Amino acid sequence: MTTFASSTRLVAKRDLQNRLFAALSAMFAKEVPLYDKALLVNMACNKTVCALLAKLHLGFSLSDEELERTSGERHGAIRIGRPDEYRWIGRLFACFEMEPHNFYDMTCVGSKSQPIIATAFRSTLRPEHRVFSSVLMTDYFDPETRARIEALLAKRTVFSDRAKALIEKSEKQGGLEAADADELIRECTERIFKWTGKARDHALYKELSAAGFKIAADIACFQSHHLNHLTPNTFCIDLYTAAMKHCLGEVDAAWFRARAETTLGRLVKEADHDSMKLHFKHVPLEEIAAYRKGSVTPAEVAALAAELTQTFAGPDYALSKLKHAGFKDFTEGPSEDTPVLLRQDAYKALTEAVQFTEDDGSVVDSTHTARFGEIEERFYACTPAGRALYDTCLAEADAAREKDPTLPKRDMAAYEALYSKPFAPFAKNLEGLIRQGFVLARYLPTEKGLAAAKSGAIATTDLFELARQGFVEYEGLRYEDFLPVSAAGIFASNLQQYGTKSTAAVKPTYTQALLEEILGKRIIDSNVVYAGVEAESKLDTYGKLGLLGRLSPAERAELDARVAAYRAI
Ligand code: OOG
Ligand code: NI
Repeated sequence: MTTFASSTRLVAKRDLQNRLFAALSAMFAKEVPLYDKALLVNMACNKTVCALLAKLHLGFSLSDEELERTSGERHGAIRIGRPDEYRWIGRLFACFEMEPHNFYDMTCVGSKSQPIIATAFRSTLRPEHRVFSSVLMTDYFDPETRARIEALLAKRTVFSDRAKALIEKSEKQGGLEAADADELIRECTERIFKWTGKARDHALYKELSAAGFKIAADIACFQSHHLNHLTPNTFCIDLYTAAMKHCLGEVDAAWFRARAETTLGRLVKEADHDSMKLHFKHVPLEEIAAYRKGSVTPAEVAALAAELTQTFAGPDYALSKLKHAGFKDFTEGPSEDTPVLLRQDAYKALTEAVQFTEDDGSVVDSTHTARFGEIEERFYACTPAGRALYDTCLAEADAAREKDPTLPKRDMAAYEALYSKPFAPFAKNLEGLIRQGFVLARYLPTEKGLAAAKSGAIATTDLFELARQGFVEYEGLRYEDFLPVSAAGIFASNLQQYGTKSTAAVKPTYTQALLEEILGKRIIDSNVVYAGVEAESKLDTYGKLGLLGRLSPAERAELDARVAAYRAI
């Protein structure tokens, strides 16, 4: 009885997670006015995209409230100094149903290497929010530097006793009551993730920066794990980046309007039902299946572009008046026509005032450049084969860009053509990508399928054929993780510094097992989850349609193995 009574008082961890990210977003908006304004730009772009999609898919509409919800998704990044702090971070995120997914070894990404290893905390299924969390490896450095960093880090207290007590309480009870939850969220926004503008040991800061260890300076000399960016998602990244460049004063209204016509025009061709399922996770699949085909004329596209250009002439969008360092010239990730993994872009890191307090109490006014404003659009999750192909295509596309780095600024259309060529081996729609074995999906039987199964009218196990007959439905799985090469690029461009070589006598090697030991938990391999979710949905679909017996033993064994690995997590 008591257990039941107390468990009903506990706030669902998912709800807590949404509240935490809303609070972090509000905190960040107060700290960084440009972030707040960029959210407005994104909202305006998303509304325009929705207006277009409503013409294209009759029956589609998103209320302002639903739009807020779909646009509320965030990912953040924090950099942590000490292993014990990292373990507390893991325990803190668990209070919000966020567990470590994947191991990112940033000490091994070629010239962009940094002295950190990382994981991302998120919910395992249908995650919305995630935090890329790295920890500084002090043994990457020579003994003297290491000792100085460790001594400075030893002096800070990021987690208050109260925060620790609340985390322990949540672990014991399996959750928190509303008042405790509010308090823990306050600990996050007022202390753990807060930017204070306060730092210590200016001499060490300068030396680390000059020696090429800016990231160590960014971590060791500050008092908290300040959130260094908080990234919303967007429905059309090319529209948003053009809008930001325009609002920041980098391109004029005529350029923006033409670019908006191009990007919206592409959506008319690309935003099929599968893409709707991918971008609007809160809309039930059967609702999307019921949309009727509409149409959008070039004149209507032009009108939407003109209207958005007009909107950006308003005073709310005069972002160039705020302190800023410009927008990145090109978007990271696959080419615009290849819907896999994720695409990201950003306004560049701001130079902000920082006050250093020395041991003798003296104060040094200085600056620090670290916090930037990223945006992202997520696409289909890849199989290992798809991912390997992506890595090859990306290397080729990067090399092509590096031959002519100013092309994106001079001629966007020529640059897009150049960049998309290496990605040609990828099909450009979901069915094609699944047939190639490059992306994953979730399947389910329809009512019609269940009825047909009863009357024995099903003649095939081919899921696409079953889908065409209306017996099966499917949606592509969305990629929910990070891309280490993009992450390394982000580190590099925002710290205005490429990677750093180890200065230890022997460069240490880092393993997932080491990070798991620091965390005191196992790290989930998201490939096992994607593959398991797909396999489970196939078995369930075949089972409900009475088709399990028709699978070959090898097919069946493969699906069973994938589910078993997933269940063992
Ligand atoms: C981590 C950057 C990783 C991303 O989107 O890939 C990241 C950092 O800057 O600390 O957020
Ligand atoms: Ni990021």
